[in-house]
Amino acid sequence: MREIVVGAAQMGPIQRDEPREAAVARMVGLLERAAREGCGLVVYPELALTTFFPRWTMTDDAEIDFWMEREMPGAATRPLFKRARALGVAISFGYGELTPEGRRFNTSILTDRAARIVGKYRKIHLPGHVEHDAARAFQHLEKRYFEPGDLGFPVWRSLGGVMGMLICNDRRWPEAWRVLGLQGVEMVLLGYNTPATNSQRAAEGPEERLFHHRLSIQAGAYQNATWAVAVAKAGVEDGHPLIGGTAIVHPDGQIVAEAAGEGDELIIHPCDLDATVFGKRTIFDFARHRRPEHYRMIVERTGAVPPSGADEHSHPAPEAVGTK
Ligand code: CDT
Repeated sequence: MREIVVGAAQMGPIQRDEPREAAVARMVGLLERAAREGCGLVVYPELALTTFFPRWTMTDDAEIDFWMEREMPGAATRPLFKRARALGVAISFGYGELTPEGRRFNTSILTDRAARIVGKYRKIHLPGHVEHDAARAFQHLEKRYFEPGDLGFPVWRSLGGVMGMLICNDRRWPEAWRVLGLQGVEMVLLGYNTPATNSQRAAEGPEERLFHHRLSIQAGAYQNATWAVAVAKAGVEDGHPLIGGTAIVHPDGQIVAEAAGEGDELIIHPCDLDATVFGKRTIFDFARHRRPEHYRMIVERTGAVPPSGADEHSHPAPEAVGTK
């Protein structure tokens, strides 16, 4: 048995005018509770230090850079690292990263139990759009404020296992999970800020959003025989609702712990990394069962290209309807 007691530290909303120090104080509070409950690892959300600022349109570089961290730990986050080191608890959380070259990434880090950063991941699947889009009910400007991550999908030997990270939208892409799976990942740490409605389809509300969230993390965990720890920033932030649904998923795909509300909330589960072994040696023994010679299209093609021509049942493509 290789057990890590994991705390998934959901955070309630952070308003636009709330300082990082206030968020960090809440993170320390969750950390203290987790340590008392015996956790060896605490996982926090994506962009855990601030409001989900990509909902706001900004044009001024200084204004955008306000939301970024130039160093990690920095002045605001040092108390969290200090307390984590004192308690001997590893942590993982997300933040906006500004590099010395002026590049911006949506980043997550993982520390060891001495609060040393052992892993860094930069979000690859950035959702949303680059320019302000007045047709949307609200903005999602991650593509404007961040570059796609340039570190690939690494894993790290840490806490006695093989650890990986994804960030929010990444969880919807099976390729991301599989690249981690192909490196033997045993636990995927994943923070998210997911709007409770679709900015382009009013009928899609929180229940459907939670369904797609669970569908993605349960499938990702099961199909790669890995634990998944998915942690929300939730609740109504700057007037905009975000889903909760923080969950810990067993390598067989079952949710073993799930948050009940949309505020600061700690859920805990003792995760035995050896629970990954059965799946990795049987139905998902990649070395025996995968057929990569038939998967070339996955890396050679980005967008879908249906076959050309038509059959007797063909209708005009939906985009074309009404434009004739
Ligand atoms: N933060 C983030 O990646 N959120 C996205 C919203 C998708 S809708 C533009 C998500 O996948 O949850």
